[in-house]
Amino acid sequence: MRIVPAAEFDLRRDAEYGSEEQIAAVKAIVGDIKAEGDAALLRYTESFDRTKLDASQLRVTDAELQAAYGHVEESFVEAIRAAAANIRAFHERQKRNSWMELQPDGGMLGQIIRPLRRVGVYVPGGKAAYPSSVLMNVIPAQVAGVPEIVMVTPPATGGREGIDPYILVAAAEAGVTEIYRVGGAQAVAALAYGTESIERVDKICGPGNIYVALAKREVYGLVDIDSLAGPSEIVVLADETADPEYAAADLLSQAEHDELASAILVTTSQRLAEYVSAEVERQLSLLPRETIARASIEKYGAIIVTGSVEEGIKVVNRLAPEHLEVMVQNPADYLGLIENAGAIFLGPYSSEPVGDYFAGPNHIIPTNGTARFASPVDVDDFIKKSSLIQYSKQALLQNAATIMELARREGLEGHARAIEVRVKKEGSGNLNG
Ligand code: HSO
Ligand code: ZN
Repeated sequence: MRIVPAAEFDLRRDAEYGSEEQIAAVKAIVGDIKAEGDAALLRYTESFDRTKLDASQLRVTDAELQAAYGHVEESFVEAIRAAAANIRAFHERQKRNSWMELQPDGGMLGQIIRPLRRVGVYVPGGKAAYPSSVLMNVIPAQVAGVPEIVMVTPPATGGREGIDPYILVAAAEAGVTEIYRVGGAQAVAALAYGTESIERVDKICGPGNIYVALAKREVYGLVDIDSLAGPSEIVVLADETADPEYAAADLLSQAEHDELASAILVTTSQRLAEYVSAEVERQLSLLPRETIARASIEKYGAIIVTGSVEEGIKVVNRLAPEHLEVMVQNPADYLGLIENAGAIFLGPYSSEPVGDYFAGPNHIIPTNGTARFASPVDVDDFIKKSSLIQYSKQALLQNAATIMELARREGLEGHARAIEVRVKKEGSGNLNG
């Protein structure tokens, strides 16, 4: 791993926005689904996923879902249940209450919290279909109280015939209420517009390939979408007390996700820098996903040596990484200085995969420096708020002049008169009525 000066380093990678052809193809697919519904959905599923279905076969049946349990190990079911319980408990803490507050003048103000009614979760096909990500997308929606959580996934995932049973079991354990075997831009369009077989949703989330991402962007506004997640990132902030084997292993845990993933060590110790660099090389050569991890380390990996932990944190704040591990003496002492990091892991035993799978916080976390302003997926992503206003006669009459002043200043006489008509009728009467 190369050792680079702090000033020269930037975490940002080229985001994928799609080519002109890809954008045009997605627009055509979305348009066809909107116009033709199921017919277009089945046609695209046949041509892109090489699966000929009729409309009655789109939905995965309860019997199929139950059968999936027969194709996975009992230990996997137990692991998913343990993880789901932790994730659920963590997200329960995020729930907000509606509130109403009586005003001194007899009126009332408030805010009503409601879950979205129907949410679509996209689960990609192929190797990137992670059961853990099913939990991380579905459980916050479920804790928010979303009654209908719809999963879509290509008819074959994980290089198997049919949908990967591990994905199905994770979906069942997380609380998905409907599953459809459709994928790609056509699945996103079906969720956004609805077809004869799939009722439209209010929000679409979950990762996918470039076509899925472009389709989400295309339907945004008609439905809500989640933020587009970039490749994984980890920064390990370490002093001379850190264990170089741990630091190297944790860097590689994210590097193995993607050639575009980024793994960076920021350290106060030149000795540790050299040790971790050698250790990364040693562990790389033993890793099954060596090729991917090596590409990531070579292109986006770096070791930055700083004069102090505080100086290291300045680098961290500039990078605003998705994951930050703090492996220094008394790590909690530095929390006040860390401004930009999606998830912070303290001490030698809080290895990043603990968070990916098990601890409870969400593993869908802002990337590409967006931790400057964005947050991990949470219950708030699946609620909406309604404001509540109930003015009393007294409150209206007392404030009428002020409201009319503001309305007339904007040239909106109709607004002013809506107030004035009440003042005229009620003004002479009993103010407390
Ligand atoms: N570390 C990934 C999430 C994940 N890891 C899923 C394993 N499975 C998010 O950056
Ligand atoms: Zn991961």
